[in-house]
Amino acid sequence: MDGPKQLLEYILTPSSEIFIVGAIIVLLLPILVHLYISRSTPYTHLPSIVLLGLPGGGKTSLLTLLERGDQALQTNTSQNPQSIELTVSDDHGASTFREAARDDAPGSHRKFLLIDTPGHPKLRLTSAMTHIASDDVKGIIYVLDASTLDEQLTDVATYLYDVLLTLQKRTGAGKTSKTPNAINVLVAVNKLDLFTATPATLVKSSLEAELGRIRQFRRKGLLESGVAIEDIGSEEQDNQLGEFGSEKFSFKQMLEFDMEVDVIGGSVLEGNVDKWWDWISGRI
Ligand SMILES: Nc1nc2c(ncn2[C@@H]2O[C@H](COP(=O)(O)OP(=O)(O)OP(=O)(O)O)[C@@H](O)[C@H]2O)c(=O)[nH]1
Ligand SMILES: [Mg+2]
Repeated sequence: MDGPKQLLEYILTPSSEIFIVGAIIVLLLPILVHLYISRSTPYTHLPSIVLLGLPGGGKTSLLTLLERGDQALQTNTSQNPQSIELTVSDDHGASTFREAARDDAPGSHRKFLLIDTPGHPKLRLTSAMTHIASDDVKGIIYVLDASTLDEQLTDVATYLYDVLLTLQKRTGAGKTSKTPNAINVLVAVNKLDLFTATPATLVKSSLEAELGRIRQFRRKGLLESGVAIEDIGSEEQDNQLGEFGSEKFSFKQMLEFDMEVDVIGGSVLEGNVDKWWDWISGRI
């Protein structure tokens, strides 16, 4: 009967032992909680690469190919984002992603997350674009179908415009304080196995022209709404992709915002994705 009471009295009486025990608990507990959380969610600080692009471009097929090392089975249009953990190694002798991605490949290994997103316009605003904001993102792969580019050029370029503008604003916003890490963009020109496919160099120039048109269009809309050109404030300027007031748009203008844009062709179907894999290795 006396035991608990004595214990309570002992604890409540100021003494150096009690103080030390208390201090240890106060100092150690946050560390233990941190260790516990970072162990149970191993993904929190892995660098990540995000796949974006219109439906049917081949994002899920690419993810499946990189995950399994062989061709994707039938894929359906994605409803939800999904991510997988992959490893890149520094072994330059490895000529294909299959060798480089093996766990026992020589050289140093770095893990990263590959995040697949749905391309459907209704789903991408809520799920895809939010991924861009994360500090763990090291690169964006914008996957497009080169065989239907002619019909889809405006849609493909509009989504790309929004992605690039979001990244541009992110760098712009950080100028005053800590500059965020650079996020580079790979435009992955997929399905080059099809004979109707537009070659990567042509895709690049078509996209630049179309992005320029979209920029012009948005600016014109602003002017026609009655705003004089000298009244265009810095806020509207910030909504212009690339160099403000420049005649033509080119991907090089994004360097100003610490963003490199590469356009590289490949084919998931033929397993021809090594150049994209090399691009990823360079970002992780
Ligand atoms: N010919 C050819 N077909 C491909 C290639 N890559 C993917 N496909 C096909 O394109 C279709 C769409 O591929 P998905 O990977 O589901 O496309 P997605 O980008 O994930 O589309 P959403 O999830 O709707 O955004 C599938 O039927 C694939 O088999 C390729 O390199 N060549
Ligand atoms: Mg998909």
